[in-house]
Amino acid sequence: MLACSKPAPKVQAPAKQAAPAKTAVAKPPVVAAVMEGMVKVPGGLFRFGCDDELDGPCAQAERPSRLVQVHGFKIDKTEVTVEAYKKCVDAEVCTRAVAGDECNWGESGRDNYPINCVTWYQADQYCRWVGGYLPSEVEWERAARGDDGRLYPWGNEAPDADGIFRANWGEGLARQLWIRDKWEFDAPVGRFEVGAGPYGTLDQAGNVAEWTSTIAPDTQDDPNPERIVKGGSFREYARRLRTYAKDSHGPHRFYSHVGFRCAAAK
Ligand SMILES: [Ca+2]
Repeated sequence: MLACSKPAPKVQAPAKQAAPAKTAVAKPPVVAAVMEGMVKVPGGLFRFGCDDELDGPCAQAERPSRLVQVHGFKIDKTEVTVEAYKKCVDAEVCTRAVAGDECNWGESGRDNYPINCVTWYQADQYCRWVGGYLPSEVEWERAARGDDGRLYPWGNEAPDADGIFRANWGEGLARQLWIRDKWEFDAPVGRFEVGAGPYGTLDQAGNVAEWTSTIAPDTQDDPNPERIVKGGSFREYARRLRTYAKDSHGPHRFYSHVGFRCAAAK
């Protein structure tokens, strides 16, 4: 696991083996409403991973860079919100997210914030309920990177180039550096339209980092292999916002700086 660039999240302990999500669908899912919030990502060849000459220096886990063929699919325009996740909980399919500290669940005025403090299992259950799935690392990166191998969803400019803030991220340990983008911690989804990706996604870089379905290769023989997390977050340096950057966490763990978005077949 790569180290975070800011102090460890307050909420970091395993969720006491968060209760397994129920498998029975008690009520019809809100498929139509969710699909309306998705954007189309075309299939094709794209450059995945980090090339030391073009993108570097690269971390070992980010190598090698190679061309990958992907099918067309759809992906949520924004991170899944508290309001959307609550519908799955109300349907008695999803389990409640953890509350307290920097977690958004149960906090008034945060309906449009990303749902955070959810385990990989909870994220996976939600995406299945809406008729989709958690995107793979490759799909996630395709949606953020498009055809031109860009460093960030919006292009190759630094997140604060020309004084324009394109994402919600941190930079160093001083509070005044966290809030340069106007948000000290996470923000309501979709507040950085200038940071949109090539297919219209928002906040793929920053705000909360995002679970994917992909198992971290160096943990694949573990009983509970870690899953790749993409995009960086409000508490991480700009380097971690790059399209090819990645982290990984155990599937039973939850964090205030990690949420998710869903994908669906084309
Ligand atoms: Ca994000």
